[in-house]
Amino acid sequence: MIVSITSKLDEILEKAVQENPLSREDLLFLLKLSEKGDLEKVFEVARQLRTRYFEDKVFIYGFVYFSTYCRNECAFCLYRKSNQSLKRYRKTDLEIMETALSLVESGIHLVDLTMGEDPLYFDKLESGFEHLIRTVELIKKSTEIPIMISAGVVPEEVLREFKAAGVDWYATYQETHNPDLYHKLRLGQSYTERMERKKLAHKLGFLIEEGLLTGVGDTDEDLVNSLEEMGRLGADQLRVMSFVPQKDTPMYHYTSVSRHRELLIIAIMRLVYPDRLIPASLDVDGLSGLADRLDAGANVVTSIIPPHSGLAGVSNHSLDIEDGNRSVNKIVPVLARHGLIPASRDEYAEWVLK
Ligand code: SAM
Ligand code: MD0
Ligand code: SF4
Repeated sequence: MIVSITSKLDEILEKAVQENPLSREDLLFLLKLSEKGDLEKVFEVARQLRTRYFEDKVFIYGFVYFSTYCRNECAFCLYRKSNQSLKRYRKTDLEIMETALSLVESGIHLVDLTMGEDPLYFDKLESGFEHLIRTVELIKKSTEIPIMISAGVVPEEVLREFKAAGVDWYATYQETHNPDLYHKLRLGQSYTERMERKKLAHKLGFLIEEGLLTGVGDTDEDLVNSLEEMGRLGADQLRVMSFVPQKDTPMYHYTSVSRHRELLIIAIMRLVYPDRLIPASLDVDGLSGLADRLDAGANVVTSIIPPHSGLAGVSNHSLDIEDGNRSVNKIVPVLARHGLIPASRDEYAEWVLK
């Protein structure tokens, strides 16, 4: 029995090395692996494929969560509208600008401007996004840094204005491609609208990132469907994050699953889409979780947050921020221990423009 699992695994990994398509059955087989030795084999091939496309270069993203107000009620999220126990903040244009500049100086390759679906932006009759668009323009003009917008399902017109202002990436994570599960997670939000907005963004020339949450009741079948859907979307960056339970939210007592699942999914994403960007987020387990995610085949470190700016993370709102652990200086030695180095800004810019 052990021999046949091993040979089946070797056969699948050989297909991946040859970049031949993996079948649904192959993917379901991989998702069921749990033995340490088997996982190690998968991670090793994931790293081999990462090296084929990215050598030893890793991209690093700065994260500016500039408004924690939100009109939505996602069951998994600390920032859901009805969470009254939270002290929220909204940064000014100047603060956004200053934070972005300090991140650029620290050596990141991209600034990710993120917010909840803040009513101040979304519910105004005239575009409440106007200031933000001007700020983005200024950041772009003064630094030429690639910019990602993660502001939820923004109106089509705003999307076009972001493009004109120089935004490179649009990120909205579906979390799952099982519509029933989606509606339990993103309460009261349209599955189709979220999906269609990112397709439109892609058409308008944005790079797009698609993302999954795991540990939220997702089955192996759901994950395989998501992998296929990500392929159809042609997403440029693919992520998976483990669900982190948040106090005072409906999913606080939801049984969590082992981190192995996230690592395995990162590796499988690499096997299926070897040339895509796949993040290791510092937001889930902080600096101490970085090595495992790099070992699983990730090639982007996300959620660098400058200390002392009063900024929060998402799945871990304060972990590793004020002590400066989510900084470029702290991650470079971890990269080095794994034979990796930060790419140059030019190398990242080249990837973005390809
Ligand atoms: N508000 C925008 C949106 O929802 O698209 C952008 C920011 S939102 C906070 C970014 C992502 O964080 C979500 O799509 C979800 O994948 C992730 N996230 C939120 N709460 C989380 C949690 N408790 N554990 C893990 N990931 C979480
Ligand atoms: C991250 N906390 O990269 C951020 C966030 C949104 N585009 C990204 C989830 O982990
Ligand atoms: Fe709002 Fe985004 Fe959190 Fe949902 S995930 S509640 S849209 S901040």
